[in-house]
Amino acid sequence: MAASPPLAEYNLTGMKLEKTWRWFGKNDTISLSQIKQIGIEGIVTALHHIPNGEVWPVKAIKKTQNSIAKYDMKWSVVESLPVHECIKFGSVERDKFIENYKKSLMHLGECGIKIICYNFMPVIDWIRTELHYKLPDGSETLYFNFVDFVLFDLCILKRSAAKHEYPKTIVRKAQAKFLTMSDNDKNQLINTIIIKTQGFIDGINADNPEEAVTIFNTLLAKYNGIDDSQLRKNLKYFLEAIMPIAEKYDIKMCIHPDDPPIKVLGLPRIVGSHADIQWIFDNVPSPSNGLTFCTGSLSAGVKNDLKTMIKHFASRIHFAHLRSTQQEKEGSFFEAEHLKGSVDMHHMIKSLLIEIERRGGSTKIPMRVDHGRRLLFDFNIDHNPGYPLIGRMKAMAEINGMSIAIARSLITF
Ligand code: DNO
Repeated sequence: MAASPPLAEYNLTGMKLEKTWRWFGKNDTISLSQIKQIGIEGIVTALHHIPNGEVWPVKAIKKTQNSIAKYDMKWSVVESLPVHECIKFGSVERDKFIENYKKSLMHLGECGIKIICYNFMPVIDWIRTELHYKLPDGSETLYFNFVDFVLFDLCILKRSAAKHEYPKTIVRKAQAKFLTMSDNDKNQLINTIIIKTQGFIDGINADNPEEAVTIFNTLLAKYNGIDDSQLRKNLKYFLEAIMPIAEKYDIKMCIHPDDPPIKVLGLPRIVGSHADIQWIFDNVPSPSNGLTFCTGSLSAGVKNDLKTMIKHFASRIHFAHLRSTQQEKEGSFFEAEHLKGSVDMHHMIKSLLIEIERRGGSTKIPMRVDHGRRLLFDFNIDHNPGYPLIGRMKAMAEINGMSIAIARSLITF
């Protein structure tokens, strides 16, 4: 029998995920030159300095693109091109913001940036109640404690309907815990939920916790009377308006799932389950209508079957966020190590590689490790919640190694 030809380590006949990294621009404490050393190919970023709703000019896009190119990397994915709240709750001003959105898309398309991650979560992007949850090994991770979250809704925001929207046992625990909390504990919770987790995306500017709560309640009030069905109509309206531009430039709009994918704060939420996502593709079938497959967000929905979802939606996936979660009792969860927790990462990576091969191998799916634990020197450097250097670098090494091993085992010698 003839010996198999030697296979160069990276000769994976195109069966590769593109290694990308979320970078927050010039103010990021992690520089592009450091990111390059980690072996990253593509950058995931946004023009964070441009206020939500305004047009992204070509000049500003090119500036960021060039600064990335200097390090021999490319701007692979926009995360996020934020959708203005007026579009989400459907105010009279929405058409103006949709026009601006279309212009930004056109400009991005002209610059050759074709993968756009966005979300349609009203008021609040992602939710965590604790940013320094200690794991037994001394590292820290992000935590969503359901009792704390209900307490925030019920006793801090004082939303009257909240009492009836959560299980009675959790409501009782939340009320009891609230009585034991110091002002400092309460302020910390407000800071975490409203300011710190949102601040680096599209945050609320508030000088103190009371003001943050007032602004937040005003935003929540905009959704009075808007249910899931209305929010779906607003999403459809938005997508139908932007799809012609997206198609023209071969842009893939990749909606990000709700994080966590549960009902919160009495708000409508429409991107949490298989059926939710199916609705989006059934109602807007354009090939430019795509999905960010975020294994972390989706896995926090205990009913979600990620193996079925990744197979079923494979052709719509143009960007992947890889991370895992560990469920606890009563709806709480923490962000587990990337190869642990409830996500079968081997299965997720294998499914993505098979999809890349089905597309002919030339269109790689960009993947970034989503979040990372805080460990080692991460404790000495400031970073956005969930985005430390060492923790993410470790996760990227693990995922990349696993991905190469899977690809090699899939290649027939
Ligand atoms: C936080 C993230 C979110 C997410 C955006 C996508 O780390 O999961 O900021 O990237 O919602 O639009």
